[in-house]
Amino acid sequence: MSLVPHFSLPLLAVSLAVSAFASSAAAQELSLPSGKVEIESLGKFDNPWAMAYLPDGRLLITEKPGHLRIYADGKLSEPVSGVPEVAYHEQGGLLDVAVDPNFSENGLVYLSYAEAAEQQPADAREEKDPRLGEYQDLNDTVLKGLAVARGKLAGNRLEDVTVIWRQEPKQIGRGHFGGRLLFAPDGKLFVTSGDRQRFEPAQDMTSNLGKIVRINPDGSIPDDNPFVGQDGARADIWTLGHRNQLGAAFRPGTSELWVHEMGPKGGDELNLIEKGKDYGWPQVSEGKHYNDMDIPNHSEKPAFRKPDYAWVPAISPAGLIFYTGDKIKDWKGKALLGGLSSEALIVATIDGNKVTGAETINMGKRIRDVAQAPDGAVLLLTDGDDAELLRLAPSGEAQAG
Ligand SMILES: [Ca+2]
Repeated sequence: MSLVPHFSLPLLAVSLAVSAFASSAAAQELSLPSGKVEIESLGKFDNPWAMAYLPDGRLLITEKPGHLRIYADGKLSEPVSGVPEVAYHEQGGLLDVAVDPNFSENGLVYLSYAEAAEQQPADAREEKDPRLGEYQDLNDTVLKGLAVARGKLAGNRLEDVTVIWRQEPKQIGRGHFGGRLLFAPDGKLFVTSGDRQRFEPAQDMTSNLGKIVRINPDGSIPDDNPFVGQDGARADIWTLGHRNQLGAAFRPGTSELWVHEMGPKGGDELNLIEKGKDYGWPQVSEGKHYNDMDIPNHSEKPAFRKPDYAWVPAISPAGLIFYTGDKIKDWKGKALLGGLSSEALIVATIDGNKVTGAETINMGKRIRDVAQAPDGAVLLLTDGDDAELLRLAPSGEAQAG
């Protein structure tokens, strides 16, 4: 009998030691040339995806299972009611949140999410596609696609919610919804629409999958979109040939829209987005298919616009901002990208309109989204069901401290 505590105590000690090591493995502080940056955890989240500031400094945060929450004064709200029903599965669920540029007048908030089709087909199993390798869920039978809705935020309620845009056609499958929402300085709304792991629709002008889309805030189509009036082309398309784009930002002081995109096995891209251009997927890529089948590089087919920067191996970029704050001087004017598989923050330098370098800072955690706080701190959302909101500021300037 005395063997039992003898036997179990060392096991307990081992597991404590492992968990202590695991938490200390994540960076608590970064050493940058301009000084030390402290990493402070502000709260825990269940599969968060995105964050956006309201003009009054409250922070909206989405959680993929379908929750929109408001973080203010160190406290997190209950889920906001009135959020549309989402199809939460693998990469799908409640995704981005964007705030209307005229929020102070109209109170409008925009959400992107995976939406199940109203009519589900009787037999919806998908064909095996060897190009997807292990990244295919042959048991998934739900027909779904990205949708964008907007509603008026009143207290902790979203009211008068209407869908303003949808991916067409809806598809079965686990991933590549895209989903980033971004208002342009002129008030137009950009939506990144992933290829839903179906490849060919990215080159099909009758589908808005694998595209960057530009709409008015009410969902109508701007007259000056590049394919307006062109037979056989959807008028909502701004650019084509994209795979899965989870980060978009306008470069301050310019009209340049920058979007990054996940490549397949390698070949993540950072692209300056030019109206009407074809970015090549799935005809060209700097990566390979998951079954190691080759894909021609962009340089082999110059008709496609080549990326301004590409990562091999992949970093899995998610979230993008241009940092304009004064708190972290090394990053001022640079692009900050979250990294999922790379568990990193990527700091890219753009000089003129050329990407001249990209530094990978190991964070020890999958980074899902990046934001800049009104006070110039950098906020990061980590990924997963035990995720954190992290605040990065010069040491000694922690919010709680
Ligand atoms: Ca490309």
